[in-house]
Amino acid sequence: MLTESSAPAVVTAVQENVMVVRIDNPPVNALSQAVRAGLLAALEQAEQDPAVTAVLLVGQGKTFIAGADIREFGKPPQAPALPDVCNRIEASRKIVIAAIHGAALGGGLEVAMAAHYRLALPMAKFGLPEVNLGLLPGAGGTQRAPRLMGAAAAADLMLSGKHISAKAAQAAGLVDQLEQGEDPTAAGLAYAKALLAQGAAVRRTRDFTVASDATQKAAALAELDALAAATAKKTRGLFSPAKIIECVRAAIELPFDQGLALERSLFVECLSSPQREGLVHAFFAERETTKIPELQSAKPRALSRIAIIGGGTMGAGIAVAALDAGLPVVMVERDEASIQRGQANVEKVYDGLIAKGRLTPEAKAATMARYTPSTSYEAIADVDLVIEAVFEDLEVKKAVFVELDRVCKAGAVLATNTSYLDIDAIAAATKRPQDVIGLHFFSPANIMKLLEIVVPAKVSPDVVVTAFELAKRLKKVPVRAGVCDGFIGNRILAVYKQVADFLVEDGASPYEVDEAVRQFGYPMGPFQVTDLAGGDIGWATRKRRAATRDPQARYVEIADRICERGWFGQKTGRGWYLYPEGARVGQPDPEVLAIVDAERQKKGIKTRSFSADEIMRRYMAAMVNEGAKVVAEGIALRPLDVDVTFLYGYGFPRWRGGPMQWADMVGLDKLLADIEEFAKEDALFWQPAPLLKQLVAEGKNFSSLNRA
Ligand code: 3H9
Repeated sequence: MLTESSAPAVVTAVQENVMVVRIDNPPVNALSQAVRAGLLAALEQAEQDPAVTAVLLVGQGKTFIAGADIREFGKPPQAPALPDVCNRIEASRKIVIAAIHGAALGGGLEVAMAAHYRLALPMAKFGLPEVNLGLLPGAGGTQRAPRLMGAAAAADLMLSGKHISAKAAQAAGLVDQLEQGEDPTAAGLAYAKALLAQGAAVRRTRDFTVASDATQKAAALAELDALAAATAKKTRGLFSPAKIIECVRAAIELPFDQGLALERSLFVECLSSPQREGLVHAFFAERETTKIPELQSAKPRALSRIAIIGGGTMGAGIAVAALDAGLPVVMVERDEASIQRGQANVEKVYDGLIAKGRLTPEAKAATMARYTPSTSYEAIADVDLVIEAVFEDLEVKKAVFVELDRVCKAGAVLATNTSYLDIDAIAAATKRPQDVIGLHFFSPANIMKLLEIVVPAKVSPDVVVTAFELAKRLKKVPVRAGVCDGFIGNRILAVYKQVADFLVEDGASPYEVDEAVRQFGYPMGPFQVTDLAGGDIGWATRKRRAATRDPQARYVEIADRICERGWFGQKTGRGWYLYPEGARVGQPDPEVLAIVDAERQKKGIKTRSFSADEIMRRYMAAMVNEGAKVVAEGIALRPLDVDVTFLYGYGFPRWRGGPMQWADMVGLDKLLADIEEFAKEDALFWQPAPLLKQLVAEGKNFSSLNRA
């Protein structure tokens, strides 16, 4: 017999002495206030109902529980708090079972760990990913996970933020029982019955020990220290990992309640840290970029076979990304030697994975079976989408598009992988500009997540939607961009890169600039990046722009002097740095400093020193100011699109949320004041973006435009 009472987000039903507590809070059953209150009420109800002998927690939909409701962070807390809910579950006098069929993440896993028994179905996945949001598991997770799976394994789960499978969770001790099937209620009820038949008692995780004597404690602490050392590089600059380790240490050394109290206080510290704000912004921003206006009116076109024109590094990287996504790929090159090189570039990626033991030769063969090389455009007559990845030259690209227009079937999407060029002009080379779009991949294209989807004037909405669908298939993070020189990312890069050059000409060394940028949280400074990418690339762009450059604008020639010597960076053994014998980490080069000095003297510049803070104030002001112009011109839909571009394409530290979010957190008024001060030295370069001035005047910030 089934008796039912319902709360909006938690529904209970008593079924054969078991109270089934169903969390039903779409889309992912996040632990909102209503869910927390519903869980507490359900526990009370179960405790008081003599007909109930056990409680079964299940999630409705695809997910068990995806964790705390991230949208509530930063708002005033509302009772009941999640740690209290978890403690209440654990304290229940009737056995509580969690039956997990989907994601049990963060607070969701903490709820499960507070239950007395855990059952998992094959699609379940487990994780404590709070670190990705600048947090630590704050509802008992730091104390219960070590008790169930051991201190080092628990710390690893929390520091990496990784998800593990049901099988791995069982092996680790998080899960008691693994069952087949997809219905957590049926499997959970059967498990509950079996437990009751065995006379299973309430079993509280808090009563488990991590280490029961001094020797075990010492071993657990040593393992934890080793893990902390091993992960130090990956967690560099982050606030919460050290706090996670402190909590796990407490789980080893202190009684449960003291560990919980420490966890609480450190969680609150993390919650109020700016890193939490930055990381939560990044979480939502990367989901928002897929919400584009074209989606309201258009559906994607068919996408089952694609072609790539050009087998260089970029073309091969795109081919690998597409092959990995299961798409058949035709690669076209102009002659036999070039297509052989193209195929070799593709195979090199897979051979590298085989050498590292991450791919079998059989898997490579199965993937390469989807790859077709050709030297003839006729081979792509029936593909659904073509990506041109030939030399970055407008006339060369236009010639390719004339050919594509000639051979491709009607309705095929014709995409260009340009980083800077005018896609409207490329589209105009065809008789079907409605089918032409920009897909700006980042190198290496099989690894880098960002895909700028560049929308020219005449493209039809369904082509834009198809490009977003492709991004999803390739597991890329797409950002919609408008046509201009450099689109979102490279246009802004060109501006702050100039500031780096100004700083060097005015007195900072390139090594000081790089160091300041690294201290800010980037993995590399701008001069290191130039050396990695090849100085000749930027040199070619500067030459291309020379004719249109404002003669009044400040131009620093130091990089040109370096390139004139053939010093293009790592590939030539020297650039801004020296790379003896193919070293990947460069050494400062006294000859570069001499070139810098000579250029300063030539211009009669009176040099001065810059602190790391002064360097970053200029670097970031230039980035954000140009970002504001890009948003105002509609090149980026919202400030968050600029943020995601920089997080995924340019190494911007995720915990700062992106340049526009960073600016909001620093204060737009401060930033504008900086720009106005710098303008006293160079009013032409430092022109404040009208949007920035307007927001400051209205007392608003960039995030107000994200919500619009
Ligand atoms: C925590 O638990 C703290 C506790 O330790 C302590 C507390 C005291 N809240 O990703 P999707 C939204 S911290 C609110 O596209 P998928 C998401 O924004 C939390 N909203 O789907 C999107 O909304 P929209 C620790 C959330 O199938 C929609 O749901 N947990 C939350 O690709 C669909 O999301 C995590 O960090 C949330 N917790 O992936 C897990 N989660 O449709 C975070 C999602 O409006 N979540 N949304 O754009 C995930 O990793 C993925 O969402 C998940 C599903 C794997 C669950």
